[in-house]
Amino acid sequence: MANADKTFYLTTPIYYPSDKLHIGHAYTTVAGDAMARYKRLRGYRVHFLTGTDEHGQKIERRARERGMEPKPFVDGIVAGIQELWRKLDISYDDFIRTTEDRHKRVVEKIFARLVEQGDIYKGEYEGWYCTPCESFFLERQLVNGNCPDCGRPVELLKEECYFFRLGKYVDRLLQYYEENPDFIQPESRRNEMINNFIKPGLEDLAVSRTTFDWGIRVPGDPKHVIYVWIDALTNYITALGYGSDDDSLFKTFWPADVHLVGKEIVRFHTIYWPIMLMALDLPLPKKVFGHGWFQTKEGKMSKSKGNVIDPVVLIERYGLDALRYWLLRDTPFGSDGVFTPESFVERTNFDLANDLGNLLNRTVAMMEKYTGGVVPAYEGHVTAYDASLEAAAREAIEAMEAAMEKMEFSVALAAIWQFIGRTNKYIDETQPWLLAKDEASAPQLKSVLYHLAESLRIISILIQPFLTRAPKEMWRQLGIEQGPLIEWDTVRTFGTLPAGTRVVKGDPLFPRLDVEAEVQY
Ligand code: ME8
Repeated sequence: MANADKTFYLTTPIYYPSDKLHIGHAYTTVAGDAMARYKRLRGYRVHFLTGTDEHGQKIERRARERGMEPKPFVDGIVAGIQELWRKLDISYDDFIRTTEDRHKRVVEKIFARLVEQGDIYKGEYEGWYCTPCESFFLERQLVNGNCPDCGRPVELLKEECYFFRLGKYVDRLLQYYEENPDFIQPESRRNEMINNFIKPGLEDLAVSRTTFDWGIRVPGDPKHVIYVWIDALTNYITALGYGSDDDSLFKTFWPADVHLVGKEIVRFHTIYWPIMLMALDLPLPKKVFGHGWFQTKEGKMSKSKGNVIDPVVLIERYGLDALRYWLLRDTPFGSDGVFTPESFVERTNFDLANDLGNLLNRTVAMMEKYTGGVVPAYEGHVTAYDASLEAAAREAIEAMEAAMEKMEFSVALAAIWQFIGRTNKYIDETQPWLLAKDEASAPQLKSVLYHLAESLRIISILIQPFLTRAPKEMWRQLGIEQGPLIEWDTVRTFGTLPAGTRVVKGDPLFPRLDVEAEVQY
């Protein structure tokens, strides 16, 4: 049961609604969902936030290209994103849009306060401007004197601008890193932040723009629009009602337990964001986890290469659980991954259809054949195999719990699948079909079938953060739709499944795929 003392606040990045989202965005959100589900199962009161980052020049330009005003343009895309999260069974508690009043009002307030405190001041931005890219660069960023992005010539421009004095907070930031060695995960990203960004010196950050309109205006100086990252990062507290009439969620959940982000935006979350929070006198998030990137065999996904992987296509063809499983199992969280149809199909066939699906299928079929479809009574360890299977269950639970605390999703799944493998091996070791031939072996046979059903019950509980459909089907076939039998803490008590439970034969949990046909598809 949720206990008010145990809270867990986690966030995904808020995505740009400039286009349809792809498998990379789905990855972060599914990972966040797995963590949120896990913490809920462990009795935490969870707040899982996602949303959309709707302002800025890029979005404005996209809308204009389609002959639309920015707001109706983003409304359409945001509806599609919410539909995608429904298809992926994302259990978010809140979805924030930066165009909402609850967000805008507070961003204005924060900006005004930072100006008043002297953390933000008005000055002049001088930089090399690339007109086609509409971006400023520092001299040292230029490549042969040209734009580092497109290679075209740049010109020296001056623009009135507000600046954030980041430098003032650097010592405190480094001290926070030191006192909280887990703040930036994985650790390699922490060194990258210190060596590549902080040590060379933090220049004051330009936090307003005057070259476009689509954004939150600087209070009292409306020709300036607040820099989209200042606007965006603030979502993590505006969504909790910080600075509003009702800040009860903020009081309950801040500071965040983890901001989940892709590696390319770790810098914003571990330098700019903590400094903003320090300036506001607020506690800093406990952890920022920067995961790796997915590519395809052709490299980075891009429209021009035509290699953007659409998660909806995968769900429709292979089912949601297969996608969620592949995303979190195939690549260690934190490393880069490559999507290949082969690895997707192999994982689905070997791990899901063979290892898990067949285990359920065989168990239910043997119970129908040997015990009239009814779970026998638990009699403890009848054989040494039983004791070893129970020990394997305990090990899997411990390994999974430890991995989840570190957000090592692939390690957690490997631990569960090791137990699934062990349970399959137990069938080979005990050979129930031979036990069934000999009246004198009836106690052993019953014990084997009990151990199989109970192991499946435990597995069905452990997989819940990752797979959202299979557990329900497993409970149906195992005849355990009742609440208490699927509570987390019962996994530690082998023998919880009551005698007399009636199993029900069903369809295979996962269809087997034909590798060759699928790879061509
Ligand atoms: O950066 N592989 O939004 P965004 C893995 N609005 N993850 C990927 C990925 C890939 N190929 N491509 C994208 C923004 N992602 C800002 C964030 S937060 C205050 C503002 C994921 O729509 C990854 O999590 O560009 C990355 O950080 C995020 O999508 C970027 O989404």
